[in-house]
Amino acid sequence: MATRKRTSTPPSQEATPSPTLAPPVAKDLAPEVLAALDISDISGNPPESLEGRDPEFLKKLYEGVVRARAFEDRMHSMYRAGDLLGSYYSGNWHEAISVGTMAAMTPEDYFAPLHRDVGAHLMRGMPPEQIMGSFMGKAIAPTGGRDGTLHYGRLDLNTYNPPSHIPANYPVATGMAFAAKYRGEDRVAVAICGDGSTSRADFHEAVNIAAVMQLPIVFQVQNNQVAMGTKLSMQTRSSSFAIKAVAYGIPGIKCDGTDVVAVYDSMKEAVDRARAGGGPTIVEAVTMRMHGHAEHDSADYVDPALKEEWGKRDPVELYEKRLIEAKVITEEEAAETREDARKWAIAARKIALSAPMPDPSNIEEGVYAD
Ligand SMILES: Cc1ncc(C[n+]2csc(CCOP(=O)(O)OP(=O)(O)O)c2C)c(N)n1
Ligand SMILES: [Mg+2]
Repeated sequence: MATRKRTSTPPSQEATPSPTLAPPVAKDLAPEVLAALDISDISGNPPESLEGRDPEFLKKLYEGVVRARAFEDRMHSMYRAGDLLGSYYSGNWHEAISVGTMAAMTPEDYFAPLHRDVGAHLMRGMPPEQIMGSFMGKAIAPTGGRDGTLHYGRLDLNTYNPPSHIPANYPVATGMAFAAKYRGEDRVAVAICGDGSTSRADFHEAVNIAAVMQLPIVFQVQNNQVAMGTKLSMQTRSSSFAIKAVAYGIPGIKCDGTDVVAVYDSMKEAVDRARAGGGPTIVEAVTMRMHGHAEHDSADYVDPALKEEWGKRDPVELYEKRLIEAKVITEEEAAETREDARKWAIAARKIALSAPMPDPSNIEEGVYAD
């Protein structure tokens, strides 16, 4: 099996070895386990090469991460300006994951996201003002303003509303994958969860039955090294989340979640396998949560050294630099793309601010079945 996947060793995992029971590292594992995992090299490899790739596709990924970042930046300032009803759960430093993931899917594939996947929603065609409107409880939100926060999805875009209890979207997406297989439809389901969510029973139940039934699904774990205030070393003693795939008898891939091309390659491999009848894959994408759990949280419990190290790995800047070096875009084009995205996000805010609140007379609509 190929060993091309780039991955990163989160510093927090190195920081807490126990003298008696250190967590296993990849080099200690049996060769057949490593081969099954496709992660024999876990020392920061160079980014996935851009050579031989379609420049238009690379530009599409660039526009995706730039827009996602412009949206996140706008939401952070809207939170501070008091535009939102409550807090905002930032997808900052997750842009490469959400864009690389959606780029590997077709519009017919089922998407079961969680709270840091704005880039994927935008790429799939959800208008930015609809997402902003969700955090304002406006009538233009996908829920019609019944939510007021992050539980927005659109079944017409094959995107399921993120549930509050996480990762309850994992078993739901497994059901979607079962339906696709049962009906003979050419559809793959992609379910997202975080490092902390893997500790819940739903994770195990969903992955286990999907593996047993060889369903067309990809389970992505966004390892941002913290779950609310719980750091990675208090969440698991495993050296990775991708490695858990071995116990379910399915492939696992670990990739650098700050490299949009690496995420795309990993997700594409997994989505293609699922589509071809090869069953589920666990894809772990490693990044860092650079903001609080939500904007009201200062996250002063996060080790500053960790933040400093990951602060050097801005997924948008890194990709932009590589595209310029590879002459896929010029510096001027990059600046223009960023400025267009800034204006696009500002225009969306204006629409969201002026949108009406829900009409109280239809409050029971969509609540009860007729
Ligand atoms: C079953 C359940 N328990 C607790 C919560 C509260 N909660 C919301 S997000 C979160 C942390 C999730 O961490 P992780 O899965 O790593 O995702 P991240 O926020 O880091 O992206 C928690 C504990 C919840 N939503 N559902
Ligand atoms: Mg997390």
